[in-house]
Amino acid sequence: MRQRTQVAIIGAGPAGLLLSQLLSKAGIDCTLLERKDRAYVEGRIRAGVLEQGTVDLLREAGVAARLDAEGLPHDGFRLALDGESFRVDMRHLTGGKSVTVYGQTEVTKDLIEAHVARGAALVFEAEEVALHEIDGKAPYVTYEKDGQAHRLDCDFIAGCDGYHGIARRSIPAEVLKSFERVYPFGWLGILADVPPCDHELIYANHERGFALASMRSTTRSRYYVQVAMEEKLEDWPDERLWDELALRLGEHAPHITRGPALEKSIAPLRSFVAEPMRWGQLFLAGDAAHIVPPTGAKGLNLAASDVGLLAEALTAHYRGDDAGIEHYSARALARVWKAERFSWWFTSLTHRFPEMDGFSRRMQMAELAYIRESEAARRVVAENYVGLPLHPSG
Ligand code: RFL
Ligand code: PHB
Repeated sequence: MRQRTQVAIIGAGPAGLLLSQLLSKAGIDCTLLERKDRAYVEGRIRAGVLEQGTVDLLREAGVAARLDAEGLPHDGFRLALDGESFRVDMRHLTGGKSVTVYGQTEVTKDLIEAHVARGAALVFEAEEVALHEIDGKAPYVTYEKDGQAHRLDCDFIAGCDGYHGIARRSIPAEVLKSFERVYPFGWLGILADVPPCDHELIYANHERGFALASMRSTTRSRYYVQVAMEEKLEDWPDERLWDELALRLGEHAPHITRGPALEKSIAPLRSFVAEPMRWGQLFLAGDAAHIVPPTGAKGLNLAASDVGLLAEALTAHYRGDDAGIEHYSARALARVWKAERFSWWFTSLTHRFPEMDGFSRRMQMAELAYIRESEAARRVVAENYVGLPLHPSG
């Protein structure tokens, strides 16, 4: 089977789905190939915090009706040290900006539904996806579906297939540079149908390790605790996890409502960037090109900002202007590195490191005290948390 499209998109995570939606709005033909089935893609529990820029892009893509109705606007969040917290008033500190709490699962469902409604070319369970001739003028993608071999000819390929995908690995090793930090701990997350302990998120630095109180709605909570790499899910029955959260969240503990886990999982923490984000006719976007530790809530938002730039670039290309595709990698990386820096810094400030001595711990305590006392310091945190602009001025 041989077909043709303008843009072949690999991976139906938020990056691939949003790109396909934006391109089709601009009248550009694309085909989306996803390795897993629809239920698997819709079931993955991941991010929960959307920057204003991400919300704006979802609106532009025409998939924000449920987000606008059900998303929770958050004007601030709390930072805690050994159980005592203070507030970072994002809206006040950034001249009116805020974030929206709306699950990645919901973003994914809304995007898939929009694809199905417009009869888009979205192929689930596409196996053995391989990229060919990506540094020439006539690239193509091969894959198998239900045992049948397919070939998809295209102008461009968008590698939106996440950290473990094949797109990045299709770039020659001598071209690709990668930069990495692996953190010596993970996050154990629990999702439960209980009201959150506060109406805002709480990022807690505690002697026993980091904890985060988050939510998906006013009746569904999402909590995380920092755990050592070698910890196993079996070692964390629900009660132990709730007890640990109560210890680390200190003064907020009396407001925690316990309930059975709908989902529980351990995620490793990593910082990773691959350069460049373009090779020939292949463009990387989202986790395929970079990973951040989840502390700054930047992963999904970076996927969205890459895709915003890429959709702009490809749309301009089909109108005869190639500046956007020429500059895509440099523009995307400039924003990526700033989000990498914030996520790394916020992780370093709030987590307990195995090798940490008294001095390092007191540096964290002093920095948190400074942030609590200084509006200038809180503004720096808030400006990064709400998200840096897609096209910075200056
Ligand atoms: P995804 O979501 O990994 O999607 C990639 C898709 O590509 C498919 N794929 C392939 N398809 C075809 N052929 C192949 N060979 C393929 N290989 C892979 C995969 O099946 C998949 O469907 O990447 P994308 O689209 O770039 O999106 C990135 C985000 O998912 C990720 O950055 C965020 O979830 C990170 N993240 C958070 N980000 C935020 O912005 N705010 C948060 O609050 C936040 N919290 C989190 C997070 C990630 C977490 N985990 C589990 C890593 C919390 C956690 C716990
Ligand atoms: C989440 O709700 O899953 C979440 C929120 C904020 C983060 C990371 C994860 O920084």
